[in-house]
Amino acid sequence: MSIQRAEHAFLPNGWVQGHDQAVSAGSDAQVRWRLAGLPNLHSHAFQRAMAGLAERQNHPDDSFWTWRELMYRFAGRITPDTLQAVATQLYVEMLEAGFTSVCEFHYLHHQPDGRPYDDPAQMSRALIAAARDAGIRLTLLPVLYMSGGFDGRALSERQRRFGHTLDAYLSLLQRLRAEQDDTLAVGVALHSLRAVPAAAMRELLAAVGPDAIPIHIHIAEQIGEVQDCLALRGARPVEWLLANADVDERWTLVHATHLDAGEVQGITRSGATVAICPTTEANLGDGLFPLRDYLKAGGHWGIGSDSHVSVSPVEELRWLEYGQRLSTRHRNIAVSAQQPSTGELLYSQALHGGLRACGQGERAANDVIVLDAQAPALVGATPRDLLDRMVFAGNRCLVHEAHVAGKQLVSQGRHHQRDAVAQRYARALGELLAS
Ligand code: NGQ
Ligand code: ZN
Repeated sequence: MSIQRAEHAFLPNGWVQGHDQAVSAGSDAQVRWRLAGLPNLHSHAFQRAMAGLAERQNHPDDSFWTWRELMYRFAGRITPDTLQAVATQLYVEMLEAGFTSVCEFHYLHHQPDGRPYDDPAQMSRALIAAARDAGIRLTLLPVLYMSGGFDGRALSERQRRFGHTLDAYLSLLQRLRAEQDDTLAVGVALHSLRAVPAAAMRELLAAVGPDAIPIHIHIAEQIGEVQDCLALRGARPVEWLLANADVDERWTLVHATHLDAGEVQGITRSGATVAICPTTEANLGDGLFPLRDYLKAGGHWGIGSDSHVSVSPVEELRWLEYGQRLSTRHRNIAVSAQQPSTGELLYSQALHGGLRACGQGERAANDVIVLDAQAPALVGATPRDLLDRMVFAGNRCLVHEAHVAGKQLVSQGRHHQRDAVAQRYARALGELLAS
């Protein structure tokens, strides 16, 4: 005997009712939930290997800046092989969690003493290979990093692995851009206003010209950098950027955490996307992004898992909303007159902002995940409540399948290479922890 199975799909244009399919009775769920996969707008893959290892006090006044010292020490030990093993593990975890593409903000370019590898793109290639092995769609963002602070000071010893002259950076970019394909896009990134002097920023942007290429930057994560920017450049970071660069829809401002009302309006008018990384921003004690004002202004945004203390779009979206609930003492903040479902508004806007920022156009919009329709959390679900249930009810991952560029990578919640990749990761982590 066969029954009809209804498919409901949540795609960039909202819910669509798919064709009913005949399936044998009793063998399967009676609905199929297919969702466009979410882009992960911000990743430092190597930091996955130190997740959970910076949660012990190491300074009486621990902060973002003391965490950064630990992170630098860890970064100093990463080799091309360990980077590839860690990134492959991370990308497998992303696919199993429902991220189908990732923007990799990559600044770990050189050998620990700052000398380029024989192939200056070797670390970039390790990331590209990791994404290919996992099957995730990659937007690789080689990062320009030139100075150690707003005052233009030289890079510290631990930052030498990150640094480029502008010419060396542009030649790396050109090489990598030549390797783009159906699932690999290459954009540009400025580490931060701290790390790129104003003149170099202008030269880089002139070299990029009007090309449709993603441009990402860390912008205003810590109050300390807002104060330094005010003191040395006479304006707040976002304010300064908007006044000194033609910020448009190609741009993604990562951690636009500290914004005043004018900056909220300015970003919205520019068409840029903001990348919010709620679990990392909480972990590092950054502050709360002004989501309510930003949504009211109509700004574009997406999410990133950044330092990977969590690898889950559900957790990023949930904490984005919960931060607002805790600070405003209200409920259901991310809603609008047309969209009263918090889960659906969050998912839909993170999807649209994500697709804008990853620069892979229509291709990425066809990557999908399929949920476990038989999970207890989805009993009796309807399109009206599906995304609210997924974002707010429970911790069990509901992702059953992930498909990128027409290829199925995850079945029954497991990536096809899960075990082999985990074994390589365990060996790499063993080496890193011993070194
Ligand atoms: C990074 N991470 O580049 O890995 C940064 C810390 C910095 C975050 N901002 C380093 N979450 O901003 O200088
Ligand atoms: Zn970052």
